[in-house]
Amino acid sequence: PRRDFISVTLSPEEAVGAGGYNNSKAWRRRSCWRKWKQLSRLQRSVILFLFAFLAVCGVISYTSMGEPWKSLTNKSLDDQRTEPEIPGLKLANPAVLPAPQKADANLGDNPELSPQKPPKQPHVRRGPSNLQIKPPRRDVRLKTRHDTSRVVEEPVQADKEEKTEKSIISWRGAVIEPDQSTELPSSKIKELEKPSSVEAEYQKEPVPINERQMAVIEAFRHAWKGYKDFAWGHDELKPLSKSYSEWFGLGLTLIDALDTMWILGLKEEFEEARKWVANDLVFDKNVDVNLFESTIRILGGLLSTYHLSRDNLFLEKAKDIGNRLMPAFKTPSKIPYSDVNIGRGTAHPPRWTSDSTVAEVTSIQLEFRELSRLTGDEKFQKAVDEVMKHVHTLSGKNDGLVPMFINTNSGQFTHLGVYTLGARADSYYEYLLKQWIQGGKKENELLEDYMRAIEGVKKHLLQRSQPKKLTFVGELAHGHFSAKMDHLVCFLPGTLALGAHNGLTADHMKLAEALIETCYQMYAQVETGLSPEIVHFNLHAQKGHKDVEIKPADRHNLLRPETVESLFYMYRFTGDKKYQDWGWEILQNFNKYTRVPTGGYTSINNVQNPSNPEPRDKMESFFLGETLKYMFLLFSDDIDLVNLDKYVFNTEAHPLPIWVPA
Ligand code: DMJ
Repeated sequence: PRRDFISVTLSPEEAVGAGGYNNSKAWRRRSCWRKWKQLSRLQRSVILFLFAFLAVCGVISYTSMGEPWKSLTNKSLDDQRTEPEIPGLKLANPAVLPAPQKADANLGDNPELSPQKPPKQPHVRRGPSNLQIKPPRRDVRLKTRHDTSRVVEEPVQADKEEKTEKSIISWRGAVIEPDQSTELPSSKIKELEKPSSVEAEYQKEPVPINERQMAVIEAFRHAWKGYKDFAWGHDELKPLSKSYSEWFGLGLTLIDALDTMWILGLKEEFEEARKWVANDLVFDKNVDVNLFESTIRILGGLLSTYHLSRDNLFLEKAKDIGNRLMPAFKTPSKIPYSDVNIGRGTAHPPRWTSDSTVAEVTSIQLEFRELSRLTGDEKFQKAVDEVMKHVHTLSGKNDGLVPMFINTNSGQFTHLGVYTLGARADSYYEYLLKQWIQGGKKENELLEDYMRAIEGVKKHLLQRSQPKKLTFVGELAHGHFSAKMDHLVCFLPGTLALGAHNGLTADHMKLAEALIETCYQMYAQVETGLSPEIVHFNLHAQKGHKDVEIKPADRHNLLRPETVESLFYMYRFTGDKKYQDWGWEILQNFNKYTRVPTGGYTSINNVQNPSNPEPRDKMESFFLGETLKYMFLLFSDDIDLVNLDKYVFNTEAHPLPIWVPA
């Protein structure tokens, strides 16, 4: 059979690439021109006339409709700005507010000073107002307690920074480059926001960092150096052996410390840690984590860092871990299991029991509720609210005091008859109050349970020691009172003070004042000036005996935060400087007995032996997440540095926003 061929010759210009398809600009231009030339003169004139007509219409409509169009655009941007919310709830403080005025922001108004400058668009910063302190300052003189002179800024430096600040996030005296790929579209939109009346609130002069706060920053840097040098990306530093320990294998210390770095203004450290979160933090791991610990430290840490930085990376990570923790709630009673395998999506109780700890299942609510509010996904809040509702109705309480265990099958309390405000029950009481505050003080069952429990504490657990008559919270076991108090109980004065600040009875404040004195004495009466893990109080005066007795098994100190935490609340609400002084003593003793010269701080085994406190070779993540953060806040006189009417701290010291009724 004959085959016909057609031969086609392509010029190199026309045959481009293997596909032979030429769409080059030059080719397209030529072809259009050829088509234009083929038109008749009349056709060309009609087309030209149409173009001219359309251009004139365009100019007219632009000038007359420009303004309404602009405001329409702004409105739709405003709409997009709204965070996802649980119906009926909104933030007390919009998390992103307009920026404080810059050093030269007023110059535009003064023709003498700045004749050529057009009026400035207000620069808007990300992050809550009370954590945004003016433009970055590089040369700020330290204002000490004795130095009342004004802080001086170097104008040239400020001006330089003004120029380079276009695409940066500015916060507490520091500046970071956002990773654009992880920015929420909405946070970019927020830069267009106009100043609101709230602006005035934080345009006041920032309160300069004082000497004691500088000492906290120094302590943090020292701790961080150890972590960075020997434990980077691991859970905990072992500062003496210059190594690390792993609990969940999720960089626990680093995550716990993120918002502390933000609050302390440690820009470089924060940036470096952020990079690790972005590149190395992976939750898709075949690892068992404790639901409570990973919620308060990891989920809580990521959520608060998201709120402070408005960096979407942290919200994404929070969503990821939040979802991976959800299998814990798949139990017959809906009371969650203690452990979850975050890679496999399976959960289980500890090997020896089907019980969970009461404090653990009732101290994950602030975080999951906030995750629902941010994501618009109700499942997180539903799961934890169900636990609270269930516990509210349970029998086995003693005047509002709860046992320490709850069964995941039956949903009932177990090991009845033992009541403590220490380990395994502590944060149940803390979260009753804090959830009530978080939710805008509307959830009455939470308040009822809290008030009843404090009455229960007064009735069953309060006693006074000898000889100093210190008020303390003991324990009750099957009707027998024990004068034992965990250091963990020292969260209580702070919580009571917070309740009183939120309108609860003034008696609570009185009790808080008495209890914080006791917690301080748990440090002051000990040879190193550091509290042991557990003390026993003397109920009867004996010659030569102090109020506080320590058993050999209890004389360790894990760098815990509770007393410093309560000192912070007490100082915020009373302004009494003695609380700052007590905190200062504690910081100095941490420096004296727990600081490791090569970097980091260590827990110690013996608070009674100043010549050999027996270092344990471990720095707990809460030392950076909580203890040093509360120290820094305690020494600050700026009530807007994490304002307690806008934020509620979770039990790991991660501040989350308070919601208000819509
Ligand atoms: C922290 O993980 C939390 O504060 C928790 O509520 C109790 N224990 C430690 C600190 O002591």
